Amino acid sequence: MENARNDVRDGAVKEISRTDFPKDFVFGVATSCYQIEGARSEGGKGDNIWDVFSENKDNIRDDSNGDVAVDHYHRFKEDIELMAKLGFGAYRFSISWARIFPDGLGTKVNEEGVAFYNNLINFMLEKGIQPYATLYHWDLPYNLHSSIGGWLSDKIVDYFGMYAEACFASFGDRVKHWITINEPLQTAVNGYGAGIFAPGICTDATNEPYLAAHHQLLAHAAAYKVYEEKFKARQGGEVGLVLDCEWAEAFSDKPEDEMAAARRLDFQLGWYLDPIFFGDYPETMRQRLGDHLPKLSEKDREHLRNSVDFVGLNHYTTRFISHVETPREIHFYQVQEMERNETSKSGEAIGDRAASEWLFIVPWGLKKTLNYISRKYNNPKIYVTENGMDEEDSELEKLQLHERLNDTKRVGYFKGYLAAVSQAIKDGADVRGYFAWSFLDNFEWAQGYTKRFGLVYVDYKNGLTRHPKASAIWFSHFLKGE
Ligand code: GBH
Repeated sequence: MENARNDVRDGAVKEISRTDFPKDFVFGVATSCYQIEGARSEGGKGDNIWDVFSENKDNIRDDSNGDVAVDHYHRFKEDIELMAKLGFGAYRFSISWARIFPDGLGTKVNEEGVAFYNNLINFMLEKGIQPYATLYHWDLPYNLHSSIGGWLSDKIVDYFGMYAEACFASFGDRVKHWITINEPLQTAVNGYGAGIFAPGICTDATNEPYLAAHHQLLAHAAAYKVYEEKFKARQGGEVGLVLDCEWAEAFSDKPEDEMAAARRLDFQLGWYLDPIFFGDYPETMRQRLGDHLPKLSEKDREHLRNSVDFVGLNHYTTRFISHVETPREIHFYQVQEMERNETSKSGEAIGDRAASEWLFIVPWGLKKTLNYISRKYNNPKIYVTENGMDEEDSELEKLQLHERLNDTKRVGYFKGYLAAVSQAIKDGADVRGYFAWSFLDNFEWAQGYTKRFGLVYVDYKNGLTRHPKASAIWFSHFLKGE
């Protein structure tokens, strides 16, 4: 605890410079297709689960959807040009499964979809930006949901393998960094447990989240295997998995709080990384979930073993974790027997708030998360694949445009979190790159357009015009070593 409190104090904004990082360290920005592309029914694209989920207005806070989003599908050149001008060397984007296989079945590739990503990738490379492609950022082809039950069916594993193979075959001559799945936890817990994300299932939260996670892990392994067997030798790229993890700081030095914090990390990272690095789900999960947690067969274990060339970490925030006795329910949060606290034992706030109620600004939590991954899993290669903070659209609305662009709090966030990354590298973590979330303001899932995470402001009321915020300008100076 003493330690944590010191960290809280020195977690304040630090000066940080490009030279605090290795020369070949990658700096990029990140987005996902459903959040920015729009063009819902153009280019032969099929519907995905978010297209359908957002038709029900109760699901999205401002009744919006991604039908047009920020129209990146038509404006990708302008967007990539701006990215290059700001000096970013890498771009993490995601490929829309339903643009490649409109019904998800993997029978016939939709050439128009392939052409869109070819154009995008070629243009990026022309501008000196390295593509980091995510295959799945939550937008399952709707037909795979309605016909087989999506991630609840083991059939999904083969369909994902076919889709991954089509992407490696079409783009792998140019894309050297692949992410199979973004944040399987969110799909499992919010898509198939709480029902607040597509496909909005909340009928059996005692079993289905764990099944959805299980199939995502196996799908990841299937894609990894296809790459290894058919593409790696020739294309020479790397394949990883992206996990989201809030740091869990023990609320006190009582053993039960420390164990609760450790358990919380097992339920976020261990759920996915233990099967990959150690061959099975964490013991803490098995103890609490029993047979609700699927079993990994010998074959599953073999496929999963070491099936990542790097670990992608999406990290935004930190909480104090204390032990609480809860009724022995199997629901994701109750079963962990823990409580998340926003203040320390001595009543100190964990950090300043961003707009989203879950997002507190706690730079030292990123350093701890990186060191934890490094130490627990034998120092894997890590990329920070998302990190950033949001502002409330309705608050910005009250200001003039030039004032909306003056996002000094976000500049402070990036300075603090980048300093934390550089400290983790000095501590020995093998961190190779950092991607800010997000390049553009965009469709923030169930929050619609009410939250803005962008480095670049998108004027939703005036033709979706793009305006770099102070944070984008700050980044461009940082990257140039100014
Ligand atoms: C990332 O998830 C996503 O990868 C990205 O697409 C998204 O835009 C970004 O976060 C910002 O949210 O409080 O019940 O409403 C990070 C994990 C998942 C954390 C959803 C916040 C909100 C759930 N996030 N969660 S709730």
